[in-house]
Amino acid sequence: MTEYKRYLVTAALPYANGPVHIGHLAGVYVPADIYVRYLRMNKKDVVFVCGSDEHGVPITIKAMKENCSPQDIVDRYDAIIRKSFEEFGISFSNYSRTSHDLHTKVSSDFFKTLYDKGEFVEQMSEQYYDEEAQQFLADRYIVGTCPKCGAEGAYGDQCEKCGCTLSPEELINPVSKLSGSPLVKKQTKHWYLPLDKHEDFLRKWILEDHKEWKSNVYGQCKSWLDGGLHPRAVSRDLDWGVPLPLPNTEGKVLYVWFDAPIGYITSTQECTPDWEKYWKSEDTKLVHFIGKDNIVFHCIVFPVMLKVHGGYILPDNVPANEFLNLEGNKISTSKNWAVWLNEYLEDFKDQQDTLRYVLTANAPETKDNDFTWKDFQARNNNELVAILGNFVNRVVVLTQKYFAGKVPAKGELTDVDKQVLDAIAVAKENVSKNIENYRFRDALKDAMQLARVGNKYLTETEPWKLIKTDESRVATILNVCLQITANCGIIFEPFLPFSTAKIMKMMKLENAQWSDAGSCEIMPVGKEIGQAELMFRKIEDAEIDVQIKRLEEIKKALEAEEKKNAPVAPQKETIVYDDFAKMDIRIGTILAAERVPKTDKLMKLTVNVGIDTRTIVSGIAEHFTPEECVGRQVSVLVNLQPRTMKGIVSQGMILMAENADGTLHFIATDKKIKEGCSIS
Ligand code: B3M
Ligand code: ZN
Repeated sequence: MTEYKRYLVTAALPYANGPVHIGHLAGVYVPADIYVRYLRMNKKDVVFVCGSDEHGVPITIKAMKENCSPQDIVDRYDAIIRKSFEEFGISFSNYSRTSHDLHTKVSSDFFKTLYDKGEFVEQMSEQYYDEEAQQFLADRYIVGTCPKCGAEGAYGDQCEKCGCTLSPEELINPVSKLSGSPLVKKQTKHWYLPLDKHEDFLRKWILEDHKEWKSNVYGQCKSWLDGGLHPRAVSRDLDWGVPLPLPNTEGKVLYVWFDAPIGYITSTQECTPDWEKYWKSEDTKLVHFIGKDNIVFHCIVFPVMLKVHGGYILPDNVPANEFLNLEGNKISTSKNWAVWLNEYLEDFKDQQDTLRYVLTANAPETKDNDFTWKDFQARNNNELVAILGNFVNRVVVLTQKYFAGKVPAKGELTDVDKQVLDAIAVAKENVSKNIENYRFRDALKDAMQLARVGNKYLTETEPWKLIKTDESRVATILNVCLQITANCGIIFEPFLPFSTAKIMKMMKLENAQWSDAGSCEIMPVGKEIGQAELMFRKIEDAEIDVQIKRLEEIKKALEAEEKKNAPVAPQKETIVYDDFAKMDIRIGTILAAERVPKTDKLMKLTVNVGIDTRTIVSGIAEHFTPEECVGRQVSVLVNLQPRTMKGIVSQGMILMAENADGTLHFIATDKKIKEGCSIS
């Protein structure tokens, strides 16, 4: 085992085409930050880098849609993302941008080195070209009808409607998104990194030497390797990105996935003149924090780039997470199905730690997980408020009250006291071990266990009852509790930096290190403590309801949109005339209408159908008020077998047409006619 002298920790560069949401935070940035804070508290030499990923086609498409430049887009989102990270306490050593000049230089030089070493394969290929816009088209720039679901506006790489993967060839009537003109094919030259040449190296390096990687990561690598690797193009025909640093290559840029990981190197260079020490010494431990969709780039492509360049170290680990869903559905930027960090803080001001806590407690470490607002509320109220916050608050208040805010001396310890104190070292041990192994959920549970033990001990020993009769026993209890509180202030720091700062202020312990934890003497007798400060506040049902409502509205809008675009139902099977003639359909007039109590959909209608006046229950109550129904002429199937609904016998059916947007409409004649006339 290598003895590591320093750490280089990277977190995936977020695309600057939208704000960051809870999925990003849970999957990448909170775990990376926990790890780094832990290392720093252990006095390790660590650099933690990230930055905005500002190239790639989605950014240019967004710019086109909004009629502005790609630079405008990335300027806007880089600012929002940067602020969110700061607000949530993600403690980067440096946060860069891939549009920085330094990055152009670093990534161009990297490419040139590989080029000069002959590591690329040059190849001509046919690509789609827009003659009007005089431009080669990325797959995203080609649109047409989806061959699978018939949706219009499917992209050349994917149909967003049904989610299927496509190639431009499969689209029906493909056209350029830029000009709307039909496509032509044209020859173009690109540079490829022949991954297949490095298969043996990758097999050994990953499958044999890194068996300890998380099983989701190891498994994905194995299946890529078993499937056989192919050369990957590292250049693109595009006018947004790092220009290809070769003569006569105008209009070509580095592929975004080539320059983005080099962004880690750029960011380190911005951070320290000593950057080479971090990237080029075998005794540096390099760890990439990413989401599962980035595994192949960080475990296969980037390591090959680093290796063929020479001089660089390779990652020791890539602890990728799975995905976080939101209320049962995949988080989606384009569908606005997300909790955006900037918006969260508007509704839950100063409650960063609550979100950090919930996202860690529920982190998608081994499988996809679900974020629900109810769970968020429960964890805040039942764990942070009721256990950690309640414990610390009571300890501080009681110490102030009974011992004038000074740590009282312990008397003789009971078995219970000893057991409780033992939990301190155990918690520190467990948290350390789990963080070092990238098991942040378990680590948080271990920390919470200490708070739980303390809270239970305080509740059960009831010092407020003993104070009149046995002050020295109360002194012991509070001494024990203060040791636990101060330890919580340290071992929770990587997870809850804002709240632990408050604990440490209350304990008057500055600059505590990880090595200070585990001790039962961390709060010496006579030490003064500060005043109680609120750490967490209860979250009310009404606040959660607002969030749930917001999501329900988004869902409704999405469903309406989907219906609007849904293809018209295909024709039913052929029937004979007699099948139709069996139906007795008549014109009727609605005389009275009222909602059926305790249902959303049902309306009880009294309808004159010419033959008689009858009761019909119809599922239209979400679409019409009773007042809108009364007086209307409608078409009624009068010989339908009666049916009882909610205790009301319904004699017939009102015929309705459903529009593509989901709205319902009555079917009536062009003029008012006599009730009972039949439709045939
Ligand atoms: N921007 C993809 C993503 O956010 C990409 C990561 C780059 S890390 C070098 O999923
Ligand atoms: Zn489709």
